Amino acid sequence: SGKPKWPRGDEKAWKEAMRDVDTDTPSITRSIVSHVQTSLARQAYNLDDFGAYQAAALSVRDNLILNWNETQLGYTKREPKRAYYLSLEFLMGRTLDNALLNLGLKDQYKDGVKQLGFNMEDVLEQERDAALGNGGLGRLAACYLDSSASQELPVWGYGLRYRYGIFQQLISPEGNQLEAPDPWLEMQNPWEASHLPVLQHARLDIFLPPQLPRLDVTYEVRFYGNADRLPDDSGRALWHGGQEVLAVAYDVMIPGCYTRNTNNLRLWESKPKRGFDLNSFNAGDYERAVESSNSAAAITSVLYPNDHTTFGKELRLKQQYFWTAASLQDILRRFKNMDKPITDFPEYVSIQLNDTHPTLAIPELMRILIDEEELSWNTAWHIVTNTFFYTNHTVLPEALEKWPVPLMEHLLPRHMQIIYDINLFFLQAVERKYPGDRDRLGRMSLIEEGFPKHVRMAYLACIGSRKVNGVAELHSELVRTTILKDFVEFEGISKFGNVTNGITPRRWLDQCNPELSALISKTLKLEKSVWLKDLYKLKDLLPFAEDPHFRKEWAAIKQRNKERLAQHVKTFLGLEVNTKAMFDVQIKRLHEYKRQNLNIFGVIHRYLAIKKMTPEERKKLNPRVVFFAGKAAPAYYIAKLTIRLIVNVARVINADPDTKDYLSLYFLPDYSVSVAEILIPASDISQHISTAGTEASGTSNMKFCLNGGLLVGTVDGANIEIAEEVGENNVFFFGHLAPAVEELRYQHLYHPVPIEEKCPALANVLNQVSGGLFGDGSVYEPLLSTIRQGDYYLLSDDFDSYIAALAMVDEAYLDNTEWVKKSIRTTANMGKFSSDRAINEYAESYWNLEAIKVPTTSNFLTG
Ligand code: B1N
Repeated sequence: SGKPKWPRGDEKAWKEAMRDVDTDTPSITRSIVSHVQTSLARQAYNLDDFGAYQAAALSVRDNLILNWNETQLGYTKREPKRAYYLSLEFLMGRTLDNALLNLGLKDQYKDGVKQLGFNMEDVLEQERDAALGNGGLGRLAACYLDSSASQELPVWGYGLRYRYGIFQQLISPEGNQLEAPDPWLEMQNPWEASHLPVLQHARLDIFLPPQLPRLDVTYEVRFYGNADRLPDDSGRALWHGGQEVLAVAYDVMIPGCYTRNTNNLRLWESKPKRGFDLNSFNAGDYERAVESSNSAAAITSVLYPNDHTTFGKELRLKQQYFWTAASLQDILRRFKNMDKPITDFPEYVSIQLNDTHPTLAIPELMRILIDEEELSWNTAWHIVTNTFFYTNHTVLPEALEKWPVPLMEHLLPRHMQIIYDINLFFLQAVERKYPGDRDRLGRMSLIEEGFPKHVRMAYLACIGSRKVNGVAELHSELVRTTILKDFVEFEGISKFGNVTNGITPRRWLDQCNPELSALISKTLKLEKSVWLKDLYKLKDLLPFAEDPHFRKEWAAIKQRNKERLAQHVKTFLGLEVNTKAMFDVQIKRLHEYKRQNLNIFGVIHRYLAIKKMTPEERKKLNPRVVFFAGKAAPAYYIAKLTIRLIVNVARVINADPDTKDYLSLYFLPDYSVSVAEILIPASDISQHISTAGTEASGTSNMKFCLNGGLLVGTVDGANIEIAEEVGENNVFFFGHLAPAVEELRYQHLYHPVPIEEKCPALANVLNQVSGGLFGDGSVYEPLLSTIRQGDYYLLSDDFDSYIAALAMVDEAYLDNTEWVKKSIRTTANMGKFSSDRAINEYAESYWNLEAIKVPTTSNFLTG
């Protein structure tokens, strides 16, 4: 009788055999070699860089697993409130270097691999990026995971384990973007392991480093079928039939920086509930036999590569439901293990919705609480509206998700009923507050009238959440005054807040710019473990802007980072870059609102101006190298045409002997987190030039400034707050302000002025493109006409002040001393933009979450 004895067997034997994290070089070397010999089945004589990377990663993963287990055990015991970050995208990049930094084992592993005959930098280069995201929204999620773990907050991420991440971008000789699949799981990758014997999985992706397949953690998810309301007045319904799919968990360990806390990112993979259909197979109908199993596996096959657009595609909606349903089941199971009344759910669980993509979690939780837990509508709604928090990331109309009602009814019949019920009760309340205001009811309805009708996901996310926030001050204000204006009036302003985005200084300073990090530690006389976790400490660099010796070191590091970038361009493009020139960088998704067009037209303008100069005049110029990188959504024709123009302008001007010493241009293909880590530290100036009011925040602007690059930009997104922190004299602002935009667009529509009159300089540039200076001009007509007609993003309104701002940049750069001072002051004032600050704001003001420190030494037998 009584409880089973635990541990089984001899407790002393367990204790003696249990290992802790290895921190000395000899045990690290031993652990690497042991993985070479057993996990990889290789030996000293046949080990290449990739093998060394795999073995090192497996050895690091062993350490992460110990910390991860300790952390999860600690959280379970303490029963704290937990928060969950639901994001369809996590743009993680590489993992090994970050894990080593956070574990504090960088030097030891460097020594270890060196003893074995390898160079750590080459070993780190072997890792493929995990690119399960499009851009800023996905990278923000990754930074927030790093900060949650570093701040010892019990936060888990939930996402999808796409078999293919963002496509690989190739550039054809004509300058066209071509897309190739990104099979990131196809190479053996040690970040994924199993607690089950390896031979049970006949698959190669078993070695993906920080991932653990949890084949024991699975849930069923239903699609289609019928929802029958029960004949009583309980409000319940029975949802049955249709397709059932399995969700399998894969766990990615997220180590905190200089703490034992190691959080979890749980990614779901879809698979068929049963193998193929044996009946059809036996009847010889092989296609039919695998059909449903293929359609189940297809759900998590690929990341949608469109950012800022939705297409109403069934598979995308399936992804969204599959992921929210699996995540909620998992969250509920964990909550139920604590034996608390279900009404306490919001005391123990907060769920952050990363944009509207996971909004189905709202009707899904209603469905579970009503149909399965048998709660009343009001009790369920109370729980739901105290659990969810919604972050809006854009006010662009084309990005606001709307799902066709017929599609929803077909795929999720019960959820559509619930959405109609939510809408009914909501509109009744609106009607009580504003009797007879039919316009208002129409504007605020969750259902947009039309053929077909659509569900407005941002409105559903808003009314189903405790709080709504934007991602920078201006953006949050635009959310309150434009897209959710009626909701602010109805629900009160206190529900609508702001959390300005942040970036992790671990990856975006220490890892990508190790020399600058070392100089900062030396100068501040602080260990990096201190200032990397309290970024406001950078303020103490300010006085050193006056120190000529410090300035010299600062500038020399920037120079070496420029040479590192030049070396990269040489290796991958075979091109020579002038490292004496100013490096001017614009790297982000291609989009008309981000105005890469404005930049390339500015380059052409400069080229034409230099062409006209005498050799003497040219010698006085500030030479400039312009870099672009970024992907275009495969179906975004104008964005792809912009890439084509950039590539062809580069081809012409880089070959022009009159100008090439003063101006050159590079488009770096296949932009990624790892490419950003090389570009950002090398930039003197970077461009963030969206039409005012369109870029919600931007986060690369923060990365450049943290690395001492200056910013040229519009008065938009986080640019504004960066200027507030670093001083307006240290940024180069231009262009119309957000409040003017609506009026300008109105003028374009109703009182158009020909571009020749309005902005002759831009008209001249467009005419040169049309005229064939960069190859057949007719190719670019569709792009040029977006500006000649309509000019929705206001290039013709901002072009002159843009050119003036670039001229001020040139002038400032010629005064090297003053420039370096600006650079130092910029970095010194970037403390606010640490994602640690941002995640603490979510934890304190929204989730009411407390840190749980996992003890540094502990033992699962006694602890
Ligand atoms: O989110 C970033 C911001 O810094 C950027 O300014 C903002 O543009 C970006 C639909 C999006 N907004 N919306 C998206 C991505 C994928 C998709 O399918 C929309 N991305 C942003 C972080 O706050």
